[in-house]
Amino acid sequence: MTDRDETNIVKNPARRKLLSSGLIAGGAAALGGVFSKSAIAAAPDPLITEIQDWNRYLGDGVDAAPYGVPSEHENDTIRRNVAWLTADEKASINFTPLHRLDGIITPNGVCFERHHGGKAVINPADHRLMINGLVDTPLVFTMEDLKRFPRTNRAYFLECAANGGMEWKGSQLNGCQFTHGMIHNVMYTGVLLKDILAEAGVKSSAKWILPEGADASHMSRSIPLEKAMDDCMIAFAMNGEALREEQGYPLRIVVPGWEGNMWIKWLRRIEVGDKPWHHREETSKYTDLLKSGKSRRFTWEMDVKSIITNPSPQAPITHGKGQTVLTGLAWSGFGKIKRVDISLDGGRNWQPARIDGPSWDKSLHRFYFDFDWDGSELFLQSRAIDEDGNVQPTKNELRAARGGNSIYHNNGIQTWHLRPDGSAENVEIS
Ligand SMILES: Nc1nc2c(c(=O)[nH]1)N[C@H]1C(S)=C(S)[C@@H](COP(=O)(O)O)O[C@H]1N2
Ligand SMILES: [Mo]
Repeated sequence: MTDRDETNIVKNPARRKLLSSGLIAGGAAALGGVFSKSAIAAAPDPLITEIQDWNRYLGDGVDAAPYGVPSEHENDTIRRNVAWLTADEKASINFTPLHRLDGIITPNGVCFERHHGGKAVINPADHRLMINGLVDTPLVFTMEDLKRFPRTNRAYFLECAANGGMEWKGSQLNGCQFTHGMIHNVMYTGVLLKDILAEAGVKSSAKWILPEGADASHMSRSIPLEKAMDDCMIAFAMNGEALREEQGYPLRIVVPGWEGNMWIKWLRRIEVGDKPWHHREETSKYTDLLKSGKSRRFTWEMDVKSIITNPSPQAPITHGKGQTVLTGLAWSGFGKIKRVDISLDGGRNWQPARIDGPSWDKSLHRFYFDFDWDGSELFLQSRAIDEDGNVQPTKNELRAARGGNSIYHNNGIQTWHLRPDGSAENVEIS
């Protein structure tokens, strides 16, 4: 420990006093007196006037954590599972803690996971990607081969088609992590699928591709060739580092704006064909049952949607009435978000929110609504509108269109009942 630092701070009460009065004056002026809890308190705040342990002792050196982790005070920022949802955690799902995050990028360690056969663990040196079917030359790539193609960086959301599925019949799960947390948004690095397909030479009769995973579920999904040639990527990195194993290390396909189940992880093969393959996934699970008893198939795009992340049931208001920051996320599988409206009274009156941060195609958008809460009960709602003019529907509008039997593609407007004590609850307004 260098006592010099200590001496300066601990043994110089004059300097300490100066520092604290400086903070007080600066704080009050900058805040313009809007906060009820004045910084100029009658009793001195020991956190300002007294030396704390973290001022007194030297901290860990640079190599204490070769790969850093969040502060222990952030240990509530974790993925969570809902045990009763699935019979087995190897074919299960957990949820992104949306209420603990800000901005638009989901940190790699808290991206929700959806596995049908558990997480595959693969040494990248042993990983291969095969392209076969209706191509001039079937090819096999190593990871090293793939990294020699021109790269691209793009941020996209991935939303499971079942996100919000438990809420079709009525409000059920108390927290945006559980009602909306089957989504993540990361910056992918990889190569465009069209460049890989061009290398193999796609035959003119080809219309579909079938990506397949190397995990125990061998999951595969048919994707129209048009989409594959448009903006699909073969990604090997997320948020600047290699994919996490949970997200398909070392390789996954990125299918921007489309249902999460098409984004095959641990990608090992892409077959090119002239018609869609028949899969169990598609026919029994990712199909929307309509009121008429017929089903909607091939509903690939994820519809325009938004959610208020704070305040919300897991993130109550603890500061009391007055200046309040309401925030949330909006997205659309059809492109950019043009506008987000906020209602404080369950959808009767709407005011525009402020979108802040990058507005990218098929990526999460962050919105804020800064308001003066009078401490009364509110019914908070957000409604997103995308650049194609799609408007997020109410849950009743959705049910009128599709009936009550659906699970997938619930993009209905969420209501949080904010109570005078600052707590919030998942409710529905009819
Ligand atoms: N190989 C393989 N790919 C897969 C799955 C899987 O179980 N195996 N699950 C799919 C489903 S249903 C979803 S919603 C997304 C989830 O991606 P994530 O785990 O990165 O959140 O991956 C998709 N890709
Ligand atoms: Mo999914």
